[in-house]
Amino acid sequence: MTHRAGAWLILGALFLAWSNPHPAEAARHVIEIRNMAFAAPPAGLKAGDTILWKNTDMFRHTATDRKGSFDLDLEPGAQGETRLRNSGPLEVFCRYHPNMVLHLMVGKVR
Ligand SMILES: [Cu+2]
Repeated sequence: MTHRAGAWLILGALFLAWSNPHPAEAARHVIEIRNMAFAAPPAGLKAGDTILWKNTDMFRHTATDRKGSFDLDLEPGAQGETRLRNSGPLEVFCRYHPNMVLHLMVGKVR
């Protein structure tokens, strides 16, 4: 390949990168766990978004998807992130305190 052809390839790649509309950014939501409960579910959850789970309680909790797509074990003060892979209803509970339950509704991809 000549230098000239290489330069055109680079220009072409730059043009494609510039002209392609950016795919919608995935949003990041925060759900706090404290006082032995999950905070209210955020509005506007979409598949592809992430949730940052913050355990600000004095007890250890998990954020566990009933269908098994994630299972975060959070010491007091710990936080962890999960991604919402699919749209539809999601039931999250704590393995240590099964009465702690959070129902999320995840919309289709942006
Ligand atoms: Cu718990």
